[in-house]
Amino acid sequence: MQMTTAESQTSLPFIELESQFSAHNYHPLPVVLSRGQGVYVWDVDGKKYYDFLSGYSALNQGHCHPKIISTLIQQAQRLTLTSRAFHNDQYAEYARFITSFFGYDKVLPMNTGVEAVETSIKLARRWGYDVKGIQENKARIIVFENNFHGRTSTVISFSSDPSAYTGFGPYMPGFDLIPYNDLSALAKALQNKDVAAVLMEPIQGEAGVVVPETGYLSKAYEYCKQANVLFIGDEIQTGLGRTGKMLACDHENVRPDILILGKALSGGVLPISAVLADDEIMLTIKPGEHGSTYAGSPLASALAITALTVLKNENMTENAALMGNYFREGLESLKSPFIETIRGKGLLNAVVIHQNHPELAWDLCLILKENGLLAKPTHGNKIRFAPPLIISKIQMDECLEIIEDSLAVLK
Ligand code: IF1
Repeated sequence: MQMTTAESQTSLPFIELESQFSAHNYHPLPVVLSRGQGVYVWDVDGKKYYDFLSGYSALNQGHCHPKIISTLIQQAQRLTLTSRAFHNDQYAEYARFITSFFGYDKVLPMNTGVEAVETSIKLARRWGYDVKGIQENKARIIVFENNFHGRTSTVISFSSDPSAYTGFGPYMPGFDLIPYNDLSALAKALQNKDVAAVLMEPIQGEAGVVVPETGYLSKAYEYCKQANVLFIGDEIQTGLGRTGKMLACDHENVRPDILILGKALSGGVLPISAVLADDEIMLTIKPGEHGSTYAGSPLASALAITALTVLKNENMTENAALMGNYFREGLESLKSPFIETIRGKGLLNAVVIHQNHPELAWDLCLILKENGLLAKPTHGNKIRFAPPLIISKIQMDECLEIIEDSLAVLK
């Protein structure tokens, strides 16, 4: 199969228009999509693909899930937004539903993932001052090298990736960056009595699906408890079934003091995020001290209830565990000279392309595209493989065949 990078004649006008009128803050694969259903998407030429990015884990339930779309249409024709200046008949039920679903006293709704991360930072600081007794403006939050928690000015202030923070200073103070998956570094950082919280991804997604050693999460949580420090679990990408458990923290029975959710909370329909915590933490924020126009809207509330319900009722988490193991075993059996490492949990997986061929990750993604599978490199030489959690064994077999055929072209 001749590897072609040229876009089709139909796609080109869309790509050129985007280049002319859109900010150049992404470098997309040269494909223009126009329809999605389940694990499939179609481009403007009608070519069908497997979606192995799933909107960066926002589409765990698959594209345009019928029950989610039906809720969208029904609620959209009744009431979409009241703001939290008034009550509405969907939000209270959503708040009850999601707090019972995850086992927390309260929820603070937001929209994008990074807004929920920012909310957790404000909550942790406020708890640090009002409950732990840290001196005003002295609260520290421990974060980890190669973290990704979003792209606001505060959040990039504690990124270790120069491409995330260069040229965006001055930076927000109050964060201590330490190595991930290193308990002695964490124990040392926790000696500072001004630490209010630890903010952690249970698996580092953007870093290329870095899974910490078994026991790290539970030990890290234990250290936080001993130091009277909050454990904030950023499950925006790893949560909602993606890693084969409802939450990645469930693999080690860790219950974050503050749980952050996003992405698939709406099944890929619109931005919905949430921060969950118990009263001691959540009630430190008083009326008028935090919020957002669309947060907790009737539309978002109805959508999130359906998105969580289908996730559970259709056993997507269990399928992610099964299909994830099947996928990694299938990749291992290819014994490709180009694949250095295969890593992941559930259906959050990545392959590391050999260091001396880092440019091949992009080339491989172009060949995969030609062969009907969409994936994208993360951080140069790693390719993330994360299909919707509804993928079947027959579909997975076809995808493994596409990957095998595409690797063969690389030779
Ligand atoms: C992009 C990455 C993934 C996240 C975690 C917070 C957020 C994200 C663990 C912020 C968002 C998205 C952002 C998207 C690409 C994608 C991504 F490559 F950027 F890092 F998935 F790995 N915490 N991740 O993964 O949530 O504000 O975006 O809703 O920025 O290109 P958001």
